[in-house]
Amino acid sequence: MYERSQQLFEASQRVIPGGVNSPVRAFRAVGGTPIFFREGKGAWLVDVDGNRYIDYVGSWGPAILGHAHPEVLAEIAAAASRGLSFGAPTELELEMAELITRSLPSIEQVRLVSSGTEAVMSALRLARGFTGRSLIVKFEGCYHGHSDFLLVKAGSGALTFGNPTSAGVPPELTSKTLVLDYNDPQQAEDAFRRYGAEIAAVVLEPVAGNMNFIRPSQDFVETLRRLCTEHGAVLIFDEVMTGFRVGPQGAQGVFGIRPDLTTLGKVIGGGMPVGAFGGRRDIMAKLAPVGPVYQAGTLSGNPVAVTAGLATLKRVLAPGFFEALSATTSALAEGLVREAGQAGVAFSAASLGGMFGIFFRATAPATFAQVMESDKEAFNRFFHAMLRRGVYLAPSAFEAGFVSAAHGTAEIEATLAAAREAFGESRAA
Ligand code: KE4
Repeated sequence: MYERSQQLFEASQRVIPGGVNSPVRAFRAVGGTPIFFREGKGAWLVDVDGNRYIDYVGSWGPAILGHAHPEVLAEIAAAASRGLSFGAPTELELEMAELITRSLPSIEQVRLVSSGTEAVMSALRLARGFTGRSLIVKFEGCYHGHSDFLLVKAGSGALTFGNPTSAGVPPELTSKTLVLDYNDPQQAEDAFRRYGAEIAAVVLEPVAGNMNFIRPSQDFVETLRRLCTEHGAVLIFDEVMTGFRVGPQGAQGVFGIRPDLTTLGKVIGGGMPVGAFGGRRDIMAKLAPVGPVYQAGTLSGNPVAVTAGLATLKRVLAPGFFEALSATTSALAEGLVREAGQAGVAFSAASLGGMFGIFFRATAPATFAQVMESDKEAFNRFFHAMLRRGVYLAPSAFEAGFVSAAHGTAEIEATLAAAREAFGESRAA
């Protein structure tokens, strides 16, 4: 069934660390051989052995229209025929900046980059430059790309500074990063009471999608907004995953919070490398070449990648797009809960817009600790049972899932039919 993937994986491991170009793709969380894909079309992927799958990873968020959208491909081809990159301004970048600032009122000015990591790294440098302070607050379970000072786990106790989660990161680089608990407003209050004058920025995923799927409480996000305002810290919404994914104005539109800076990625490139950071004009004015905070990039605003992003966003922002996408995602989540109930499996699900989480625990978690109580082994058995039945879920119990506009009733019904059997196989032997 997976012979060609196995051959390619063996060969890849000889020349690429772990055989992959990003660790989560290696299937180490779920076991087995990663699937090598040949092509995607709409909601479907085809692997190198010819097996077809309904895709709920969507390249970890970008493929919101479905794969290989014909009109998007045509626009990309036309852009490519005019040259791939000039390292100079283009009208396309202006069009993208105007679309982003029009769609997200909190973003008065925006800078394009080539990845989410780059967007968050740059936004935090800018926040430190703007405030003249050093401390960064992040939340356990949130992932913001692989910048050194963000690869950090909570210190030994609450309100203690972070320790590196990765080799190669000197402790002094995480010594200015404070790791708090997501959805704990009181802890945030305590941190500001103790360090308020030194905190440059608070950065969070305004819907957490890297510890599976956790919505913030309204109290949590409102508390962070108030504390940052009171203490002159920069509130950064990392919307790399949620931007144009959970709604037309991202999570900031859902929760009615105006962050000072926002980072974006994934959907705004439609599958090609585009990231962005932006926000208050007085903060962005500190950015080179206008201000003293340096940031740069050879392929920032690349015209072909920006074309892919514009072609995607134009369709994502069309009237009714998110109503339809949310309805499909809810039908999937509710259907899975129904099937698990009939199979007598402890299971829960949550969703927002085109993003969802599934949990092998009776109730949907609201904290990192509760996510960690999920039955990871049951998920792994369910993952492979679904894979064998042609459904490709995120290969980790701690990742969110994604639905595209190309997922229709047929795909949802086929997924639920596969789940009906797969839940039975999710039980320990
Ligand atoms: P990239 O550098 O991977 O474009 O973006 C980093 C990033 C920043 N912020 C958030 C909220 C993110 O979710 C991400 C990247 N998300 C992961 C999915 N868990 C990308 C998949 C991967 O690492 O291969």
